[in-house]
Parts: sequence; C-alpha cells; structure tokens
Amino acid sequence: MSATLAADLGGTKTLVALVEDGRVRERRLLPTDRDGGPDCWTRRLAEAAAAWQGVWDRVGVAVTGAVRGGTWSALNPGTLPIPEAYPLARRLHDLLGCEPVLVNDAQAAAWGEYVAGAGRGRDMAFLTVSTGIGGGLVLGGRLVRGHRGLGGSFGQMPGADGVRAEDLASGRAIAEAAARAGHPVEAPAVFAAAEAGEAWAEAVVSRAAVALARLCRAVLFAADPEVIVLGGGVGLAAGHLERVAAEMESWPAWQRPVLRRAALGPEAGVIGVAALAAAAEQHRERQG
Ligand code: ADP
Ligand code: BMX
Repeated sequence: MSATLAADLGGTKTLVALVEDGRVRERRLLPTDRDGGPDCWTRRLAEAAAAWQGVWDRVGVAVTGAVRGGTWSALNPGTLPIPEAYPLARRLHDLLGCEPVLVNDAQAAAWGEYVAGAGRGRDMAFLTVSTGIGGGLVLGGRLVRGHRGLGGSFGQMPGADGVRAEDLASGRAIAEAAARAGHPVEAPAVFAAAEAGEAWAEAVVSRAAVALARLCRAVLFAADPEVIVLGGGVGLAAGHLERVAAEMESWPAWQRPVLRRAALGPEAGVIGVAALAAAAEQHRERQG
C-alpha cells in the first residue's frame, strides 16, 4: 500500500498528513503564521513532514489562493498575503525532493467530499467557509478546475452591494463585524456569544448566514448541483448550516439547494489532494 504526503495550507492553519488508501494515517496540525511569508509557510510544511521521510511515494499540496502553472497567487490577500506568482512548485521540489501535485484548497476538499464524503458520486458544489470562502465544483465525475484554475471560487463572487461574498460571510468577515460592534474577538467567540444569547453576536452570525444563503442561491443558478456540501471552520460551526437552511425556507422548494455538512471535516482537503496525486501518477504511468 503506498502513501501520499498530503498538505492543506490555509489562511489560519496548515494540516500535514500521511494518507494511505484514502485515509489519514498520521497528521500534524500547525498554525499558518500570516506574517511569515511563503518561504516560511512552505518550510514549516516540510519540517512537519520530515519525520515521514522515505515513507511517502508522492506529494499533493492544497493551498488557499490561485494555483496555475506551478505558481501561487492570492485572490484575496486578506485571507493570506501571498505575493503574486510565487514559484510554489519549484520551492516545494527543493524542500521535498519531488514534484508535488498542486491544487486550490477548496477544489481539493470538494474532490475529497466527492470521492469519500458527503457528495460521494454526485454532482456537487463545495463551499468552505473558513478564513475566506472557497469553493469547488464536481460535475459529471470531474473536478471543474477551470481554464486558469479558478473553477468554483465562489467566495470571490459579489454579494450584497457588490461586496465580495467572502467579505460578508467568512471567518475574517465575522471577526471584523464583531470588532465593529465593539467586540474584537474571533469567530468561535462570536458563535459562543450568540449561543449564550448575546444580541450583538446573534446579529453578526445571522447576517453572515443570510449572505451565505444568498451565495448558495448564486451557486444553484450557476451550476445547479444535486447537493451543496458545507465545510470549513465556520461552515461546520454548530448551528450554522441550520441557520443557512432556515434562510432558504421562504424560497420555492424546487429552488432550494440540498445542503450537507462536509463528512470529512478538516481532513477533506488532504484526502482530496491525495486522491488527485494518486490519479495523476496513474495517468503518467498509463502514458508511459
Ligand atoms: P483555514 O481557513 O486555514 O482553512 P478553517 O477552515 O479552520 O482554517 O477556518 C478558519 C476560520 O474559521 C477562522 O476565521 C476561525 O476563527 C474560524 N473557526 C474555526 N473554528 C470555528 C468554530 N468552531 N466556530 C466558528 N468559527 C470557527
Ligand atoms: C479565498 C481564496 C481562495 C480560498 C478561500 C478559502 C486566497 C488566499 N484565498 O477566497 O483561494 O480557497 O479563501 O481559503 O485568495 P482558506 O484559507 O480560508 O481555507
């Protein structure tokens, strides 16, 4: 049985894992130091994987941001301040000694939920409500990467008043709204305050849920998937999916998307990128 070194580098955390036969066998979770820069983020990823040297046969790395032609750029530097066209493939090759498969983090998680999670075998859209909001689309059994790797980047779509959807409903947006309300706390504390009945927090979380419901509606009209799978730290927060679903209750039933929680939780990205890396290797072998 062969193993894949799989990583999911996000705006808040970096998960590094050994994936075998579609399952996480070992994992290391580390914070993404926002001020560190890409050389630091990639070095820490390689350091976390050092103990598994010689165990894995291939590498797959899922990253927040846009990946194309081996380079890495930010769509929203607020999520992670990635410089334009950072040479990610070359950097990871230097650190790990092999050519990694690279993909956007939400596209990877979408594939993970398609092959082994809540969207198994179905036409599906994935929304990760995280530091930012990312997305992925699997139609007809194929991951929609797009002409320039932007397929499924639903968080970049304009929401109310033309404001980018992720700037209305992401973890960062929730924290910023809380700060404006006089409570400079991160999203988990906002959800806890809402749960404790604090009106300011319920207002912040409810506004984010309304914006997310509207984003789901845009996804429905854009791609009409069988199911929308919701993941990410905010997407999986207790009660959030239910708030979004309640917002949809007033819509005509046939225009209401089916919402499902991501079955793989925070491991969707590493499981997805490991599956993509194994498939790419099989394709290369078939090509001879
Ligand atoms: P990443 O963005 O690095 O992929 P996550 O998917 O965990 O990581 O998303 C991080 C965002 O989710 C942060 O804004 C964080 O405050 C928020 N978050 C994490 N856990 C929770 C939770 N249990 N409830 C609400 N928000 C959460
Ligand atoms: C942003 C964008 C997407 C990403 C999404 C979730 C950047 C750096 N990232 O919209 O590519 O999928 O955030 O990212 O522009 P996460 O780090 O919150 O998981």
